[in-house]
Amino acid sequence: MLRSRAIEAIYPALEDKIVVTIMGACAQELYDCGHRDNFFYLQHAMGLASSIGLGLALNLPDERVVVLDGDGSVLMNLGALATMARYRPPNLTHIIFDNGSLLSTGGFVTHTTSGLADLASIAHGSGAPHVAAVNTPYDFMEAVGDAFDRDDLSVIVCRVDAVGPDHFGMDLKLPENAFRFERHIREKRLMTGD
Ligand SMILES: Cc1ncc(C[n+]2csc(CCOP(=O)(O)OP(=O)(O)O)c2C)c(N)n1
Repeated sequence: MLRSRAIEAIYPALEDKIVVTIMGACAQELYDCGHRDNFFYLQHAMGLASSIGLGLALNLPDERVVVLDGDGSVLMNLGALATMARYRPPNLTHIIFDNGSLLSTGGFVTHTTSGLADLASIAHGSGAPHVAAVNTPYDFMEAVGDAFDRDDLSVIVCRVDAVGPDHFGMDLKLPENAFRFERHIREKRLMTGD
């Protein structure tokens, strides 16, 4: 299963949500679907997309927040799974694309390779109320649909091939993305009177 296909498949459903991605391949694949100002690509700060998503979800209770994460990034900030479960924002969906690889920086294997670390079990053991482990497009779409309908924190661990885009380059630098993302949230809050 290709992560790019999975992202393409959920792209229409991300239009009305607040989306935070990790850097590198995952960010590029979402960007290539077409940038929207409700997307924030967290460049450089590996591991912290989940923490930023948690902060956004807690502070924007009327918005649905989606984090697109990677196994290497999650392993770098494992405590975030426990913190997410501790605060359990009902409007947060954490999608972890597990390719068993630090793909964006050369494809070194991570601890999830060969069935060593099991991120779904770790999320479950951290107290996440709803965890799905999927490895087919159908199960992925079903898990995402279920998570978006559900009024509870969901973690979806999706096994994907260690394959990334054949190009890198986004015509959107981090500060511009951050300013536009922040403005998008501010304008939405003004519209809803929050
Ligand atoms: C603190 C820190 N360490 C290392 C890096 C370099 N780096 C950028 S992306 C990446 C790999 C991320 O792996 P993963 O989250 O599994 O996503 P993938 O690249 O496989 O899509 C690494 C090591 C970084 N940006 N920040």
